[in-house]
Amino acid sequence: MKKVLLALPALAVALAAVFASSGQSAEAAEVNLKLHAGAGENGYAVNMFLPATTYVRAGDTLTWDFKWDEPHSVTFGQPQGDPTVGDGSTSATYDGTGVVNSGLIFPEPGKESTYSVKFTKDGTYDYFCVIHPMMTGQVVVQGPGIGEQDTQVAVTARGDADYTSAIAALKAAAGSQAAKPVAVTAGTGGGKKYTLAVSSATDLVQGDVMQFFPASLNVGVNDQVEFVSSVQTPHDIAFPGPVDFNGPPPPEFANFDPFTDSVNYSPGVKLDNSKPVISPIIGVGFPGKSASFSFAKAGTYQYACILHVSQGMVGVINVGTNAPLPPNTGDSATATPSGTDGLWFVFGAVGLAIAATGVAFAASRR
Ligand SMILES: [Cu+2]
Repeated sequence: MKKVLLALPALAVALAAVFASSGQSAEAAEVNLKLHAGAGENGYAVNMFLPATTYVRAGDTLTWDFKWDEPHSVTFGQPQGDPTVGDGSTSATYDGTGVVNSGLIFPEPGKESTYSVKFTKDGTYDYFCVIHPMMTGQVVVQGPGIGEQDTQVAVTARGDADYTSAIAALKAAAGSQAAKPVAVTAGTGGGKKYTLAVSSATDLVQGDVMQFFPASLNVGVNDQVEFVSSVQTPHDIAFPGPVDFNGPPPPEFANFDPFTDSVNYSPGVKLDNSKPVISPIIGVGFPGKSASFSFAKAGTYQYACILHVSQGMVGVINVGTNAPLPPNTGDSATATPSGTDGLWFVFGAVGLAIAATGVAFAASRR
């Protein structure tokens, strides 16, 4: 008993030290932790908040960066009106009530796009991206002494780990698409019909495979190529023909909205590279799941998905004069035709319109 009593002063000193240090950390400078709203690499969009859950104290700030060429929002609460439009500011304060909405943010070349939210009240707050319904996150604002407060090192490590597993899942989905033989059946024009896959075989919670399978295909004159999508993410097939990639948009594109318009398209339309041809949006939940083309002339036909060209969603069809060129292996990774990067400049003007309309579609599909 005496021993215990003697020990108490030492314990008291130790406890005082603990309280002093925890008191100190509670009064420490408010932190501003950086995380990612989406990420990706050529051919793959990871549509996730990285990491999804973050632990902070009241007074702390989170800053999301938008680095990949797929627009996202950081949205708390349910926005009224057009959810793609924010209030134009790059920061906000959230106390758990009302709405904080960045609106859609597009990364701009050479500039870091970010959105910051300062949290003023304890609570657990869900947030989401307005055009990617499965892209959700949570911020846990907790008082001193309750749970762990995140550090930048911990946030970065969890975000990196989430990205690594997401990109692996997307690449596995792409790998299984690439491994499938191209379906070849009899075409209507006396030639063959090749069926190509657009993106992955099914929707993926981690994001989107922004590729055609195969991205490079050899066919013969009068053969047909049909593109089929089995995902909800909107895609289209655009053959620019003679359009000058770096010049001003031709008249066809002045008010072009890929969600409502097509250009020179009808199913099975004959291409000869003399004019641009753009299919309607295809995908699950859209009027059409496929788009088809035939080839009237030998040549090299580059194409892209207008919405995702900047993410590497491009392909090429080589049309031989007589018999098709040697058969394809279905290897998607080999084809990144040069020249299509510039397509973005042509369609850049409609980029915002595209995204805005995309939201309406995404919202209506929810
Ligand atoms: Cu696309």
